[in-house]
Amino acid sequence: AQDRSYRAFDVDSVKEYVVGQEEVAERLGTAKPDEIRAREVGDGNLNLVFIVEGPNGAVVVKQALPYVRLVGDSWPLPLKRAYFEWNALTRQAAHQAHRLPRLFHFDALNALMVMEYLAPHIILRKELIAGKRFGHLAEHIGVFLAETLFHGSDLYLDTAKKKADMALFADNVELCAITENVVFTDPYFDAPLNRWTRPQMDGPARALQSDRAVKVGVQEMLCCFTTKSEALLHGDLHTGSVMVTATDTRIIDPEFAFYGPMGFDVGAFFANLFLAYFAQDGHESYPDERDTYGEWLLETAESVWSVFAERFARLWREERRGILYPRTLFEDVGDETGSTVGLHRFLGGVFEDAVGFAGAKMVRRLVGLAHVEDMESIGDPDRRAACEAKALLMGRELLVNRTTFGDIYGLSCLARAVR
Ligand code: ADP
Ligand code: SR1
Ligand code: MG
Ligand code: MG
Ligand code: MG
Repeated sequence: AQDRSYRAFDVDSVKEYVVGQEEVAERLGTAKPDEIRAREVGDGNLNLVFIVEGPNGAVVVKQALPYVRLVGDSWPLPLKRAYFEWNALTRQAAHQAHRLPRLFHFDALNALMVMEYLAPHIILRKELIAGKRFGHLAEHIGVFLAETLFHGSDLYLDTAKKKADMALFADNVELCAITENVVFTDPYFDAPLNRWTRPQMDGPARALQSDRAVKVGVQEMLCCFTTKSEALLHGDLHTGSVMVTATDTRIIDPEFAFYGPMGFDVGAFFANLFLAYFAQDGHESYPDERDTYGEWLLETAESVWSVFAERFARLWREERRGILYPRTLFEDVGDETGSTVGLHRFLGGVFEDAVGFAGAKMVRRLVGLAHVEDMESIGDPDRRAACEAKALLMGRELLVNRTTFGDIYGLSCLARAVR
């Protein structure tokens, strides 16, 4: 009976485990644990991640813990999140397999998956802190967003299948609850786990908590998050969920997947580019050193949106076959204009949602529970707080005035003005 219950692995027991999985052992090139090296490299907030290397190859084993790693066992979290992550990965793989790690094995009992060890890939956030540029990043992310969101929506899916899939992912309730609390609620009152750079950020954080306009704005975004089942989302698409080389981009860690508003994924990525942008002053070794790099970050946000919109438009024209905007109402009766108007209004809605979500995602990383290395790695607290205060100002603007920006250039313009 003991063999049939979950156990959290360590660097020794994970070796025993992988050699017992025939296909994985074959990939590693050995069935002997003492020929294997394993290390735990998880730097995320929730899970264990092991790199396991054998004589012929390496794999990554990602295992859910029964609690939130960042906080400890005082915050239990169900193991079933591994099941949602696996299901999200397999759906994304139908259209964007080349942007994901290859998937080798899933074990529901032990809440783990075995996947490709991405090497020499580095977490994008770390590269943005280092000031590195990636020429293909915007293209890869924009296409990934369009392909996964379009194909995960009522524009494409068979409606019965979509509703069945919504029911499956609706059970990812505890991870949705994390977002509902730590993103949309906790930063706006005196929640016990909130933190910020003290005392420098005390004023801005307290001001936020008594700012009625921003609280109304963020609650409208929470309402959008909980009620708009537009597409299967990644659900946690920050720059720590992207691994890059000079030529390749892979997206990992969709355990927060559920059917929600498309703008949530788009906005998450924007927010993290903007956080990286505001952190640049804190990484400079002399004044203005990172100014042109900051411009590259803003241009990347602009290109992500234009690539996304262009690919989405192509999919709208060529692959739209779901219940939304049926061709019977438009193309089939010769109304290309109606179809195009529908597309532009649809994308306008995604953009407006993305702006509000970007604001919420920025604010939560500055005064909520989980912060970002972009800011945390700025050693001098005065310098860090100066960057954080500007980012907070932009986040507030995005939440309060999200309907007024018009297009992505409105956002980069605001970022420049605030910095
Ligand atoms: P969490 O859900 O806890 O945030 P992640 O899936 O983000 O876990 O993984 C945590 C870290 O493990 C990543 O930041 C990355 O460094 C490493 N990692 C995860 N998956 C892979 C992979 N397939 N190949 C190489 N490294 C990986
Ligand atoms: C308590 S978990 C905090 C954050 O980590 C995850 O990566 C998500 O972003 C979540 O909001
Ligand atoms: Mg992660
Ligand atoms: Mg995760
Ligand atoms: Mg500067």
